[in-house]
Amino acid sequence: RLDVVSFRNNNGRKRAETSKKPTDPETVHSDVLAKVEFNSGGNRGQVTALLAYQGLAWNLREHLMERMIATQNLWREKDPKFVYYLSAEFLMGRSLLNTIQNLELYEPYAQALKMLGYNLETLAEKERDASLGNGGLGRLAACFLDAMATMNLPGWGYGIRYKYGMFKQIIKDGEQMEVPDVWLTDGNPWEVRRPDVVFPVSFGGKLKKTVTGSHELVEWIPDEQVIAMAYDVPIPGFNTQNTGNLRLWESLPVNEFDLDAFNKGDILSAYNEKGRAEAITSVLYPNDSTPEGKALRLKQQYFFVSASLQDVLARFKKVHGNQFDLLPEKACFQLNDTHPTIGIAEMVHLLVDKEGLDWEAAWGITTKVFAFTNHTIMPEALEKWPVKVMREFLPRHMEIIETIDTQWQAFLEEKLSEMPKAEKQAAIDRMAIVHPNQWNKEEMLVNMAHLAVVGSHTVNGVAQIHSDIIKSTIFKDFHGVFPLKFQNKTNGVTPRRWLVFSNTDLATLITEALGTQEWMTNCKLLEGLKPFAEDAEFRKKWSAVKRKNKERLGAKIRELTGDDVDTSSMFDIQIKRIHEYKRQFLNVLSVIRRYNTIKAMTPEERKSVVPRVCVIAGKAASSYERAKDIIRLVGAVGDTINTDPEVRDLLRLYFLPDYNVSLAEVIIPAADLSQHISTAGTEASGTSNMKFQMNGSLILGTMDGANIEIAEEIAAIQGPDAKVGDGLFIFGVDAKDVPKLRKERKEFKTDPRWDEIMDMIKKGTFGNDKFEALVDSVNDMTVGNDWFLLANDFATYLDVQDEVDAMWKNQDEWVRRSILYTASSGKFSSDRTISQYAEEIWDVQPLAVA
Ligand code: B1H
Repeated sequence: RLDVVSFRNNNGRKRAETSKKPTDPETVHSDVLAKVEFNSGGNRGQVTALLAYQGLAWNLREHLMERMIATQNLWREKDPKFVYYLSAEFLMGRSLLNTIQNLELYEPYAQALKMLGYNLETLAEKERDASLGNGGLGRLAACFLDAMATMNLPGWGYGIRYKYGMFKQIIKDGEQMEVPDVWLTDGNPWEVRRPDVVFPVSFGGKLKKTVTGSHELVEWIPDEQVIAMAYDVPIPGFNTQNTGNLRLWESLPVNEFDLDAFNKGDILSAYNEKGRAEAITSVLYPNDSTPEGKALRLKQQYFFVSASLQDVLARFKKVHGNQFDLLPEKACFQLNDTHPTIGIAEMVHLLVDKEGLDWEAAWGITTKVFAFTNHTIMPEALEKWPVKVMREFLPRHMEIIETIDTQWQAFLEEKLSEMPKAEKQAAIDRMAIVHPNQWNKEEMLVNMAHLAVVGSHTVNGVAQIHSDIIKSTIFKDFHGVFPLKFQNKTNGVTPRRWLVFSNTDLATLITEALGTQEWMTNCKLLEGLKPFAEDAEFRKKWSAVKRKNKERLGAKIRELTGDDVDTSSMFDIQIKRIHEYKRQFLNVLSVIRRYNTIKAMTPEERKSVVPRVCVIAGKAASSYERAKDIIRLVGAVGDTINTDPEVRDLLRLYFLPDYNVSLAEVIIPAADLSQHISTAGTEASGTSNMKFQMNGSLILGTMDGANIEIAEEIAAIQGPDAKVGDGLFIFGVDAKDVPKLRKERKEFKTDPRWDEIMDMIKKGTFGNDKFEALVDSVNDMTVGNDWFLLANDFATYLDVQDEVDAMWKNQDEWVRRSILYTASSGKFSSDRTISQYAEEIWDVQPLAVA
């Protein structure tokens, strides 16, 4: 790594120095030793890797602090408009190397470590991933923070400091087991505890109303209170002094300990309050799809949103007193899905009940400061809280929501007054915020997405097709009422983590070719790679980098499975949460088909088979049985194939356990082919598809989510004659045909190869399991009805797999395409996404530390 890098010394420019802390290797070395001794109580004669990592991290943290303070001071002084990104999830991964990279300190730090006898990359592995997210939605939030800091945008993230993050996945006898992610045991040098930044957050109790004249005063008398304490996580921008902030809240008891109860001998109750308070921020809900009516989750949501809004208003008041009509010029809040939507009611509560504004003024301000992003149309994930639960824990907010709903329905009466009465009533019922549960009419629910749409000035989806779909499905009526409220903001990923850092060799080659590192902050410049696709010498270098990355993944596979793989094989990857709509099952079916084909071949015929190493990884929600079946099937099929001497040189299938950000950083740069094969219309965007594209992995996918826009960009770079889909491996039904095809499932005639594979699975060919429920879910009309249309897409999927093989045999063309993928990936930098949010939704401007 030491040889890399024009970019590490910043194009010959001097690194902007506001730092008072020296960064020469000798000083860093002695400072790290001092940290080992004085911070960790270690012995400087015996610096273990963990101690060295910690010493280094504590040293770096001082640089971060210095920059963060400079940034926040500037922002305080200039008082620009801020964006607050409210998210229940921030999937940050590791920080050490990302920090060193963004601060441009690689060389001196690598040297300092050498003096300690360590290599930076090895040490970096000592760090635990900050896995405070489920998947794409949480990782998107992390990429956004990187982009905001890099683009000098005044903004903070606000979220929850979970004591236990995303569970660790262990595979035992083929089965997923969930183990708590105890990530804070060694301490966390990347956060600063702020015992001075604390706010009370209340729950339960009752309301006291006093009427004076026409004015009704409502006082909420809660029966439970906890303290929210802030932890700040500095977010270093790349190639800038600016350092943003992610503020995470921890829940603490108001009273540590009930001495009274203890003295009476009631030892357990003495700890009651502490336990109840700390439970609120103890664990990330690992439910990708089913937010059941869990009261604790509602408490989590309210807890972090209330603390965040109180914090923002407290800062606002210090500068602007109670001129709350100025708030929309100074702050906006982006709701990352419905999880923080209770913030809309909380804002009204704070402005009316605490600040004494009248309802109209408060509601006017509220709707000017919130904006809402929807990330899925999966019905299970659209949060609806039982009114009963909401009233029990948040009685005042329930009342506020009811008032909002009443006024909203009155507004609709007016707005839709031209409609025939029955039709109008039906439309109003469909748009109600509080409505009956469709499965149990007795139960009333608060529809959080409806509240979010009504209370926000802007609603956006996360890829063009998704933004179009929400306007014609879940938000169709709302779109009719407020057509201008709806926007698209296609997702993006940070090229700093997903290319510069995780694929350093490729980044170096790109910089060499383009003659500048500017593409790292201006990704459109990657287009300059286009001519290099035609250059055989360059293609050779490009392949050499890929091969090296495949060696690295090969070593990882060996570490995780004990098997050696041939790195000249095609590496075929599918990594993402395990979900029926993402169709990992379809992938396995094609692997089985490939296995059958190879088995039926003569040794001579086998010589023409393209060898593949197929990798699947991802976590299943703990209660999602079908997803867990898929994991077991991958394992069982893998066991059969990987041990079959006739096949194992030509085909492998591995399920890699405990997929997380760090594993993704090893897998993505090594992919030749990646699969994004959701049923058209179901994957809102996808973001790993963008990471794979950037890293020059060819894409096999459906016309779904951001795949469509990726295909458009890849077509565009090939010139005016190329059609969308050229250069990718596209298959499958069209999103617009899905509803009709679902209705026609009963008449669908399955492919004989499909039937053959289903029989094999049902006969128990793979392991000692027959996977009945899984097989039924895609075959039995009375059970699953193949909702995600695997059978419909099966044949074209096999066809396109043949195209993949044919293309692989033409390596020149394969590598040419690979280069064009990277060259056309500029659109999918999160910098582009964030600048669109900043201009079209937030109205915030950059403000850089000089
Ligand atoms: C996405 C979620 C999600 N959409 C509920 N929705 C959750 C829903 O804990 N929960 O209850 C957690 C996460 N995650 C993903 O967002 C989409 O499936 C992807 O297509 C998209 O790329 C990503 C970022 O927008």
